[in-house]
Amino acid sequence: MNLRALAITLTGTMALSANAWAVEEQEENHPIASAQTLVVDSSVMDIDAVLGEIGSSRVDDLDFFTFYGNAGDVVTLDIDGGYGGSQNVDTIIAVFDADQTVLRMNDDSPVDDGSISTADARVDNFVLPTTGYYTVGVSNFPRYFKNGGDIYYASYVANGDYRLVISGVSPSMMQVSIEVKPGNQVFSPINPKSRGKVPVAILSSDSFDALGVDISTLTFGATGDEDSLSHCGKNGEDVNDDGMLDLVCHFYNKKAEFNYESMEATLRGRTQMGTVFEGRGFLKVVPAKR
Ligand SMILES: [Ca+2]
Ligand SMILES: [Ca+2]
Ligand SMILES: [Ca+2]
Ligand SMILES: [Ca+2]
Repeated sequence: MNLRALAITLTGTMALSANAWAVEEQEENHPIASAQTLVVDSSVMDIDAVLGEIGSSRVDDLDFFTFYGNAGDVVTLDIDGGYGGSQNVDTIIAVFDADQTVLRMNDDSPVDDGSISTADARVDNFVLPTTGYYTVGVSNFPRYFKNGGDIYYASYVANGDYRLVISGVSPSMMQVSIEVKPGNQVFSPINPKSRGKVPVAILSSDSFDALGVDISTLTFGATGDEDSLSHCGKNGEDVNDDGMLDLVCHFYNKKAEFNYESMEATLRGRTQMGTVFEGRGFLKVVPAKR
């Protein structure tokens, strides 16, 4: 069993716990546009959640979770303990693409290791057709999902707690563009031994807003994991003249741990929405003498 877990972050509330074993649901994760973002940093995501409230049979609730996956990933979406937890709930599960179209849906499935009843839903071997965002919806019988995240049959039987186990999503990072020493500094090589700071521009694009970066998560250097941040500019600036504001951050040169063979720098971080990203840039290191 490899149930290493994931961190979930909601806008503005960083709750980094990359080594936690399970992630707690964060309400409100409905309707579908308000889905909770899951950070994929392990091949198994393990989420503890509740439909409605324990101790109450009729509290209207739907749960949505979004993750970023790669084309070809073979993903299993497994409800455990819907029956058998604090309060039995007969779950339904669906997975939507980025256009909120239902791609797969299941109500009841054969009993597996984490389930004591066929009422626990399960989608097996869902092959991601494209790289991008997918949303998992969890509902209670008989509220089957429609496209758009709405449901058929508003009345339902019961609420209860469950565990959602999503496996098979390959941990991956959104790739973004960075520029080390941006601007007209073509001949301004980095000297690994010098003190001082290295400016790095994180470039915005149609699909990435650099100003939405959670600055506290930024790491930069020879491997990308170096804790080297000094500070970022308060306001964005358009360093590459494409009309979009970019974020310029400054990193301590020595903490970045470059050496004379370093030719590439890596920056990693998360957005305030929880998306993990990475950027690589050419490094103009002073070449070693031969
Ligand atoms: Ca819920
Ligand atoms: Ca909910
Ligand atoms: Ca199960
Ligand atoms: Ca069911």
